[in-house]
Amino acid sequence: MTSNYNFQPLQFERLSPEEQLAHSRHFLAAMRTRRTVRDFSTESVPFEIIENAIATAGSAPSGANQQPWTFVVVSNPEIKRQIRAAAEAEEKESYEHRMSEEWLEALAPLGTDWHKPHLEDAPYLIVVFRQAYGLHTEPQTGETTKFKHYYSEESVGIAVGMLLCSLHQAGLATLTHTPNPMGFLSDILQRPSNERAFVVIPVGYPAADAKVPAITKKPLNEIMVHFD
Ligand code: IYR
Repeated sequence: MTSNYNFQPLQFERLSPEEQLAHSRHFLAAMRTRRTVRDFSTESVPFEIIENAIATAGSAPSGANQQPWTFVVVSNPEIKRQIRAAAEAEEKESYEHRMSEEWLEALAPLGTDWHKPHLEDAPYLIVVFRQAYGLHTEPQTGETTKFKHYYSEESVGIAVGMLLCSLHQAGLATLTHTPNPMGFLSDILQRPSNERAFVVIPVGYPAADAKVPAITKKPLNEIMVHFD
C-alpha cells in the first residue's frame, strides 16, 4: 500500500546543553508537586484551560496516528449529578461486595470509599473515552463499516498523561477516577457503540481544607535499570 502522507522537514529546536538541563529540572520539580486530589472547591475555572489541556492530549502519539479518543467535558450540574449518583451506586456495590480483601487492603492507605462528592463539586469532569475500533461512514451510500484501531489502550493512556501534565502546570487539581464498571457513562453521555469509558477526571481547584495521603514515590534507583 502506498502512503497517503507527504513528508516534510522536521521543525526541531536544538537547545543548548544548559537549556536542556534547566528545562528538564524545572519540569521534574513542577511535576513532583502534582498530587491526586479528592476534595474540590466549586470555584469555576477558565474554560480555555480545559480546551488547551484537551488539545495537548490530542497532540499525543497514537497507534497508526488513529487518535482513538474522545474527551467529553461535563460542567452541566444535572449531568454531573446523574454521573455521581450512578458512580456511587456502582462504587458502593464494589466496596461492599465486589472488591477482594486484598484490594481493599491495598487501597486503605488512600482512604477512599464509595462517596464521590468530587463528581459534583469539581466545576468540570473530563470523561475520556477510548475508541475500541474506528467507524467509517461511506458518504455516497451512508453505509458504516468498522476498522481496527491499533494500541488504543496505550494511546489513550499516553494522552491522559499529557492531559494531567497540562492541567497541573496550569495550576489545577485533578483526580484520575475509574468507577467500576463504567458502562453508565456511555449511557448518560450518549456515546456511540465503538467508545468505552477509560477514566473520569474531575478538574478544579482543591478545596481550602483538602488533605492528601502522606505517600511517597519510589526513588530513581528502584524504578530505573541502566545498561551502559
Ligand atoms: N474505583 C474505586 C476504587 C479505587 C481503586 C484504585 I486501584 C485506586 O487507586 C483508587 C480507588 C474508587 O474510585 O474509589
